[in-house]
Amino acid sequence: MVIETIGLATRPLAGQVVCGDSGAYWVTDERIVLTLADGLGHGPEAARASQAAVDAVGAALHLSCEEILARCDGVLHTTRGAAQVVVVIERASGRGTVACVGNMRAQLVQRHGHAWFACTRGIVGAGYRNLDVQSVMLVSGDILLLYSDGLPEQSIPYERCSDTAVSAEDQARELLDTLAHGRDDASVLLYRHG
Ligand SMILES: [Mn+2]
Repeated sequence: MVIETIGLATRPLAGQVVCGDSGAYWVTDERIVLTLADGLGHGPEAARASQAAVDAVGAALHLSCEEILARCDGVLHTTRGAAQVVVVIERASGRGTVACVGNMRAQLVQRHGHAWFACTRGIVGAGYRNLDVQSVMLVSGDILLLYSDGLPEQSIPYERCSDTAVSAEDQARELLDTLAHGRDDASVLLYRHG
């Protein structure tokens, strides 16, 4: 069920062996946590930063969105840093909180509209101020789409990512393959709220 509703796809910049973008998701009894991180630059050092960001989230799943990002900021100070988005969804209520630092795209895609989540200026690992933590009440069918700047910023039509005959994993891969501009590492994380 989880595999069907959450999908992650990443692709390194051409010529690179490792991808500087990393993402992951976790499902606990109470919550679903999503994160996507874009390590500054490319290559192994970028991958090390973004993977450290993902690992830090995994070790802090019980905390608030804001606290999770603060943990990441602390851990990443020994790396070159990253842009990162963290989403925490309370499964019982459908309440989601979203916090994004740096250049990362987070979009709510609904049957009848779109909303962008704001990104706070800064670098995870080098600090940020006035973190903008945003809330959303998710209803069945809503989609959260997180992607790095390896894809151009654009509103993705609901029909493009809501076909439940296609797994979220395949859908994330399709979006990445068709939209990544090829001049940077690229990543897409797609979540369908059931
Ligand atoms: Mn990038």
